[in-house]
Amino acid sequence: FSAIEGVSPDALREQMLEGLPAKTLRKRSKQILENDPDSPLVIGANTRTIPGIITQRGCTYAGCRGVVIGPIHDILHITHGPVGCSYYSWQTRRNLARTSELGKANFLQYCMTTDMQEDHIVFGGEKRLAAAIREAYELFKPKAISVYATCPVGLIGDDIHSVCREASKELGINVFGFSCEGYKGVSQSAGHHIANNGVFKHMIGLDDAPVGEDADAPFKINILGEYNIGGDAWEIDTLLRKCGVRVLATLSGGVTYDEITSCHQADLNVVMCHRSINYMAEMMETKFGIPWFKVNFIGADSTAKSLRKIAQYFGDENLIARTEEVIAQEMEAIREVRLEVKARHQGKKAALFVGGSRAHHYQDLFADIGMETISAGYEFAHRDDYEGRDVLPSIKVDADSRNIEELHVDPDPERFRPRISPEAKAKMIANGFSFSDYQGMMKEMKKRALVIDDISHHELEKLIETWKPDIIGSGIKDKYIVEKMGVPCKQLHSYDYGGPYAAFTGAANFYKEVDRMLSSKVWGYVVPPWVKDRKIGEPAAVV
Ligand code: CFM
Ligand code: HCA
Repeated sequence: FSAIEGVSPDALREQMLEGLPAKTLRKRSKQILENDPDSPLVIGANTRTIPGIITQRGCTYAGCRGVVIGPIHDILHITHGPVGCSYYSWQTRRNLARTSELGKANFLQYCMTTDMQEDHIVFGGEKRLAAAIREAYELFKPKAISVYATCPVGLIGDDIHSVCREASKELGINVFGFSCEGYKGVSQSAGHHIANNGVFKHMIGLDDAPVGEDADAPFKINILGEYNIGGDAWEIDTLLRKCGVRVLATLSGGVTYDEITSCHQADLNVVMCHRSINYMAEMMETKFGIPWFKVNFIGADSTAKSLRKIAQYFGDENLIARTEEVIAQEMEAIREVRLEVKARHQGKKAALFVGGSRAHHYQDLFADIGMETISAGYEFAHRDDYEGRDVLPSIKVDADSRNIEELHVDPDPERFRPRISPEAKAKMIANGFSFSDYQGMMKEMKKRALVIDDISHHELEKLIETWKPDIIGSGIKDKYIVEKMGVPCKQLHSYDYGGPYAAFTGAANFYKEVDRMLSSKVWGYVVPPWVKDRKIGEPAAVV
């Protein structure tokens, strides 16, 4: 394992933890682990960040409004709170949407807020919210309006749900609210859960009318946990269409209200980002009988694997054959660029610290070009995302769920239709098909790699100084700190200004981007803080 020839993972871990007060040390020790893929250690995940440590995490409001529901582009999203909450969740995530057909709305470029002031905090903001909903409706005439509570709203006790119910009666459209106050969880993860519950309650299953031209398509699926960052969902959709699979709805990337209200008519749900939407997959299975499994369209090899799995699930010979043809064509189309980039960068080292699934998914994309991930971690994922689904029964307290009501879901007597009979399912499983092979990150990472949950700036600095990764995948909160240390940093949240990176076409984009970043000479001119004897502008001896 190339990185650790100099300093062992254990020694690096010690360096990261050195100097911490006893209590902090105990806690951080559980979040920095030397990996053993064969028997992953128990990781301290989904716990509160210790105040004073610089984290990359976001809040519950961000997870709900920003991540899961915000991308639905033809409903109005109104943030009830101070203007900053709305402003900072405005378009920064690069979840794209287009309105190609006449009459279909895209409101994503608008930033809507009640702009609460001090007197609303003192006297209550419900009237202001009601007025805002009315005003927004008059201006845009949307199909639905979604309202989000921010921290002060929860603290003063505005009842956004009754305001929404009243507005719904008055305006005759679907208006619903989310109690996603920022402080509710330990990270944005709590917001995902709240969002899943609300989308399920207020949107899923509302519309039983046949789904347009796709009604008679033989293989209808939804993609859950794909948010169309940089256009990823479009690449996946195009690819699946080539194979003969129709996507009814992508929750929630480039998706409309109508697609969501009718997506319970699908034959299968496939899950990209398990962390943000596993709740929805489970609830749809219970209520409607739609099975689900995990896929990953990040990386060419992973994409091929996911396509094969979908085809295998349906078991149709033509679909299987067409899928193989598509894979062969797409692989061939990117073969040259993949080999070229691989030849230049094979053996180089990546470190990835992102959200709740990409730190895992993007390892496959780097692996396509022969690069190894020496260290990785999520910001806010839970233990199952690290250790695999089989740890779920041993997780006793879910820090995020303490304040979140679990939705009680039963099979819908009218509409529950098991897409696959228990016997057929058992047979598939006996034949090696897995519905629950969600391995988590650790089982798929190299032995002795360092797994670091909710990494701090201090730990990241130690990692760079000691193991010298060639590239880091991370977010805006540390990108420029990393680059000032002479290491290129690719934002794996927003993709900087790039993307798409999903599917085969996206993978080729990513290979080129990594090639461009790694081949630049500029990094050698940066003097990192721990190098004392070199002047700015003077190239390093070894670049
Ligand atoms: Fe899922 Fe996401 Fe992620 Fe996520 Fe996010 Fe995101 Fe992310 Mo930023 S839903 S967990 S809460 S894949 S916004 S599109 S990039 S942290 S790794
Ligand atoms: C969020 C959104 C975010 C932030 C990205 C970043 C995103 O956490 O609320 O830190 O660079 O993907 O936009 O994850």
